[in-house]
Amino acid sequence: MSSEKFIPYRPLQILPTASIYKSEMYHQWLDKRRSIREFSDKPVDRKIIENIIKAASTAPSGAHKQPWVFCAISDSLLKSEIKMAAEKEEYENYHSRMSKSWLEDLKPFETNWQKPFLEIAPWLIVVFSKSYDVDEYGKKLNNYYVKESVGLACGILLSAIHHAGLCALTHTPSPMDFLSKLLKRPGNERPFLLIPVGYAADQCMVPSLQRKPLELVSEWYE
Ligand code: IYR
Repeated sequence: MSSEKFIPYRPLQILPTASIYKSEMYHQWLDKRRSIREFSDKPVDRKIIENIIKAASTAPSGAHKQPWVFCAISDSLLKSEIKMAAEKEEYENYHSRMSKSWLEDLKPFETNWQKPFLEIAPWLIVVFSKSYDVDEYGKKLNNYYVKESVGLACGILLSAIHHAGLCALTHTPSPMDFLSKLLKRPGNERPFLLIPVGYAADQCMVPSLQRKPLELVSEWYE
Protein backbone atom coordinates (compact mmCIF):
# COMPACT_ATOMS: atom_id res chain seq x y z
CA MET A 1 0.00 0.00 0.00
CA SER A 2 1.24 3.51 -0.82
CA SER A 3 2.33 5.52 2.22
CA GLU A 4 2.49 8.84 0.34
CA LYS A 5 0.96 11.73 2.29
CA PHE A 6 -0.01 13.67 -0.81
CA ILE A 7 -1.25 12.40 -4.14
CA PRO A 8 -1.82 14.31 -7.41
CA TYR A 9 -5.27 15.82 -7.81
CA ARG A 10 -6.68 15.42 -11.30
CA PRO A 11 -9.83 17.56 -11.52
CA LEU A 12 -12.40 17.12 -14.29
CA GLN A 13 -11.47 19.33 -17.26
CA ILE A 14 -14.37 21.60 -18.25
CA LEU A 15 -14.08 24.46 -20.76
CA PRO A 16 -15.14 27.91 -19.45
CA THR A 17 -18.07 28.08 -21.90
CA ALA A 18 -19.24 24.68 -20.73
CA SER A 19 -18.87 25.90 -17.12
CA ILE A 20 -21.25 28.79 -17.80
CA TYR A 21 -23.82 26.43 -19.27
CA LYS A 22 -23.38 23.84 -16.53
CA SER A 23 -23.64 26.42 -13.74
CA GLU A 24 -26.86 27.79 -15.27
CA MET A 25 -28.33 24.32 -15.59
CA TYR A 26 -27.30 23.43 -12.06
CA HIS A 27 -29.00 26.51 -10.66
CA GLN A 28 -32.19 25.86 -12.66
CA TRP A 29 -32.22 22.28 -11.47
CA LEU A 30 -31.56 23.14 -7.81
CA ASP A 31 -34.21 25.85 -7.95
CA LYS A 32 -36.78 23.10 -8.55
CA ARG A 33 -36.07 21.64 -5.10
CA ARG A 34 -38.80 22.33 -2.56
CA SER A 35 -39.30 21.25 1.02
CA ILE A 36 -42.49 19.22 1.11
CA ARG A 37 -44.80 18.13 3.90
CA GLU A 38 -47.08 15.82 1.93
CA PHE A 39 -45.31 12.56 1.18
CA SER A 40 -46.41 9.45 -0.70
CA ASP A 41 -45.99 6.17 1.17
CA LYS A 42 -44.46 4.63 -1.99
CA PRO A 43 -41.39 2.63 -0.89
CA VAL A 44 -37.88 3.82 -1.71
CA ASP A 45 -35.13 1.24 -2.26
CA ARG A 46 -32.57 1.16 0.55
CA LYS A 47 -29.77 1.35 -2.08
CA ILE A 48 -30.89 4.89 -3.01
CA ILE A 49 -30.70 5.99 0.62
CA GLU A 50 -27.24 4.41 0.92
CA ASN A 51 -26.04 6.33 -2.15
CA ILE A 52 -27.52 9.59 -0.85
CA ILE A 53 -25.73 9.15 2.47
CA LYS A 54 -22.46 8.31 0.68
CA ALA A 55 -22.85 11.53 -1.34
CA ALA A 56 -23.48 13.58 1.82
CA SER A 57 -20.47 12.03 3.49
CA THR A 58 -18.18 13.50 0.79
CA ALA A 59 -18.65 16.92 2.45
CA PRO A 60 -15.57 18.77 3.64
CA SER A 61 -15.13 18.81 7.42
CA GLY A 62 -12.85 20.40 10.00
CA ALA A 63 -9.53 18.47 9.93
CA HIS A 64 -11.37 15.84 7.86
CA LYS A 65 -12.94 14.41 11.01
CA GLN A 66 -16.28 13.72 9.27
CA PRO A 67 -18.17 14.36 12.52
CA TRP A 68 -21.54 13.03 11.38
CA VAL A 69 -23.76 9.94 11.57
CA PHE A 70 -26.80 9.46 9.35
CA CYS A 71 -29.43 7.19 10.93
CA ALA A 72 -31.72 5.78 8.23
CA ILE A 73 -35.06 4.56 9.55
CA SER A 74 -37.74 2.66 7.64
CA ASP A 75 -39.04 0.60 10.59
CA SER A 76 -42.73 1.52 11.02
CA LEU A 77 -42.80 1.13 14.78
CA LEU A 78 -39.76 3.36 15.25
CA LYS A 79 -41.22 5.93 12.86
CA SER A 80 -44.44 5.98 14.93
CA GLU A 81 -42.48 6.43 18.14
CA ILE A 82 -40.54 9.30 16.57
CA LYS A 83 -43.79 10.89 15.35
CA MET A 84 -45.37 10.68 18.80
CA ALA A 85 -42.34 12.15 20.55
CA ALA A 86 -41.90 14.92 17.94
CA GLU A 87 -45.58 15.87 18.16
CA LYS A 88 -45.37 16.05 21.94
CA GLU A 89 -42.54 18.63 21.70
CA GLU A 90 -44.16 20.50 18.82
CA TYR A 91 -47.47 20.71 20.70
CA GLU A 92 -45.61 22.58 23.44
CA ASN A 93 -43.80 24.72 20.87
CA TYR A 94 -46.94 25.80 19.08
CA HIS A 95 -48.98 26.30 22.27
CA SER A 96 -46.43 28.01 24.52
CA ARG A 97 -42.76 27.98 23.53
CA MET A 98 -42.79 29.84 20.17
CA SER A 99 -42.98 33.63 20.17
CA LYS A 100 -45.88 35.53 18.60
CA SER A 101 -43.64 36.80 15.79
CA TRP A 102 -42.37 33.28 15.11
CA LEU A 103 -45.91 31.92 14.85
CA GLU A 104 -46.73 34.85 12.57
CA ASP A 105 -43.70 34.07 10.34
CA LEU A 106 -44.83 30.43 10.07
CA LYS A 107 -48.38 31.29 8.97
CA PRO A 108 -47.65 31.15 5.20
CA PHE A 109 -46.46 27.55 5.68
CA GLU A 110 -49.66 26.48 7.47
CA THR A 111 -47.63 24.21 9.74
CA ASN A 112 -48.89 22.99 13.10
CA TRP A 113 -47.86 20.57 15.83
CA GLN A 114 -49.09 17.54 13.90
CA LYS A 115 -46.44 15.70 11.86
CA PRO A 116 -48.13 12.86 9.89
CA PHE A 117 -45.24 12.81 7.39
CA LEU A 118 -43.04 11.20 10.05
CA GLU A 119 -45.05 8.00 9.59
CA ILE A 120 -45.97 8.33 5.92
CA ALA A 121 -42.53 9.02 4.39
CA PRO A 122 -40.82 5.67 3.71
CA TRP A 123 -37.53 6.84 5.25
CA LEU A 124 -36.48 9.19 8.02
CA ILE A 125 -32.85 10.24 8.03
CA VAL A 126 -31.80 11.58 11.42
CA VAL A 127 -28.48 13.37 11.18
CA PHE A 128 -26.36 13.41 14.32
CA SER A 129 -23.30 15.59 14.87
CA LYS A 130 -20.41 14.26 16.92
CA SER A 131 -18.96 16.87 19.25
CA TYR A 132 -16.01 14.49 19.76
CA ASP A 133 -15.04 10.95 18.79
CA VAL A 134 -13.97 8.13 21.09
CA ASP A 135 -11.07 5.84 20.16
CA GLU A 136 -10.86 2.11 20.88
CA TYR A 137 -9.36 2.81 24.36
CA GLY A 138 -12.17 5.21 25.29
CA LYS A 139 -10.00 8.30 24.78
CA LYS A 140 -11.80 11.44 23.56
CA LEU A 141 -10.67 12.75 20.17
CA ASN A 142 -11.45 16.37 19.23
CA ASN A 143 -13.61 17.38 16.30
CA TYR A 144 -13.54 20.88 14.84
CA TYR A 145 -16.12 23.18 13.24
CA VAL A 146 -18.69 20.48 13.88
CA LYS A 147 -21.83 22.52 13.07
CA GLU A 148 -20.32 23.94 9.90
CA SER A 149 -19.20 20.48 8.78
CA VAL A 150 -22.52 18.76 9.48
CA GLY A 151 -24.42 21.67 7.89
CA LEU A 152 -22.36 21.23 4.73
CA ALA A 153 -23.04 17.47 4.71
CA CYS A 154 -26.78 18.13 5.09
CA GLY A 155 -26.72 20.55 2.15
CA ILE A 156 -25.13 17.89 -0.03
CA LEU A 157 -27.61 15.34 1.35
CA LEU A 158 -30.54 17.51 0.23
CA SER A 159 -28.98 17.98 -3.20
CA ALA A 160 -28.42 14.21 -3.53
CA ILE A 161 -32.04 13.54 -2.53
CA HIS A 162 -33.23 15.99 -5.20
CA HIS A 163 -30.85 14.45 -7.74
CA ALA A 164 -32.35 11.01 -7.09
CA GLY A 165 -35.82 12.38 -7.86
CA LEU A 166 -36.91 12.23 -4.24
CA CYS A 167 -38.17 14.92 -1.87
CA ALA A 168 -37.39 15.85 1.71
CA LEU A 169 -38.24 18.13 4.57
CA THR A 170 -35.61 19.62 6.85
CA HIS A 171 -37.55 19.14 10.04
CA THR A 172 -36.43 20.54 13.38
CA PRO A 173 -38.68 19.36 16.20
CA SER A 174 -37.28 21.06 19.25
CA PRO A 175 -35.82 19.99 21.61
CA MET A 176 -34.59 16.89 19.75
CA ASP A 177 -33.13 14.86 22.66
CA PHE A 178 -35.89 12.28 22.22
CA LEU A 179 -34.12 11.16 19.03
CA SER A 180 -30.95 10.26 20.96
CA LYS A 181 -33.03 8.11 23.30
CA LEU A 182 -35.22 6.41 20.70
CA LEU A 183 -32.24 5.64 18.45
CA LYS A 184 -30.00 4.72 21.42
CA ARG A 185 -27.18 7.06 20.30
CA PRO A 186 -24.00 7.40 22.38
CA GLY A 187 -23.26 10.49 24.50
CA ASN A 188 -20.93 12.17 21.98
CA GLU A 189 -23.72 12.52 19.39
CA ARG A 190 -26.29 15.33 19.20
CA PRO A 191 -29.34 15.28 16.91
CA PHE A 192 -28.88 17.89 14.16
CA LEU A 193 -31.76 17.46 11.68
CA LEU A 194 -34.65 15.07 11.13
CA ILE A 195 -35.19 14.61 7.39
CA PRO A 196 -38.16 12.61 6.05
CA VAL A 197 -37.34 11.33 2.55
CA GLY A 198 -39.63 9.90 -0.10
CA TYR A 199 -41.75 10.77 -3.11
CA ALA A 200 -44.12 13.71 -3.09
CA ALA A 201 -47.80 12.77 -2.70
CA ASP A 202 -49.81 13.05 -5.93
CA GLN A 203 -51.71 16.09 -4.70
CA CYS A 204 -48.73 17.64 -2.90
CA MET A 205 -48.99 21.42 -2.52
CA VAL A 206 -46.17 23.77 -1.52
CA PRO A 207 -46.34 27.40 -0.43
CA SER A 208 -45.83 29.92 -3.23
CA LEU A 209 -42.43 31.30 -2.22
CA GLN A 210 -39.91 33.52 -3.96
CA ARG A 211 -36.18 33.10 -3.50
CA LYS A 212 -34.20 36.27 -2.86
CA PRO A 213 -32.60 37.56 -6.08
CA LEU A 214 -28.84 37.66 -6.52
CA GLU A 215 -28.70 41.38 -5.62
CA LEU A 216 -30.10 40.66 -2.17
CA VAL A 217 -27.89 37.68 -1.35
CA SER A 218 -24.55 38.87 -2.70
CA GLU A 219 -22.08 41.75 -2.46
CA TRP A 220 -19.32 42.07 -5.02
CA TYR A 221 -15.78 43.41 -4.49
CA GLU A 222 -14.22 43.21 -7.98
N1 IYR B 1 -40.19 23.07 14.18
C1 IYR B 1 -41.55 23.53 13.97
C2 IYR B 1 -41.65 24.95 13.56
C3 IYR B 1 -41.03 25.34 12.27
C4 IYR B 1 -39.86 26.04 12.28
C5 IYR B 1 -39.29 26.47 11.12
I1 IYR B 1 -37.57 27.54 11.21
C6 IYR B 1 -39.90 26.19 9.88
O1 IYR B 1 -39.33 26.64 8.71
C7 IYR B 1 -41.09 25.49 9.87
C8 IYR B 1 -41.64 25.06 11.08
C9 IYR B 1 -42.25 22.62 12.96
O2 IYR B 1 -41.57 21.87 12.26
O3 IYR B 1 -43.47 22.69 12.85
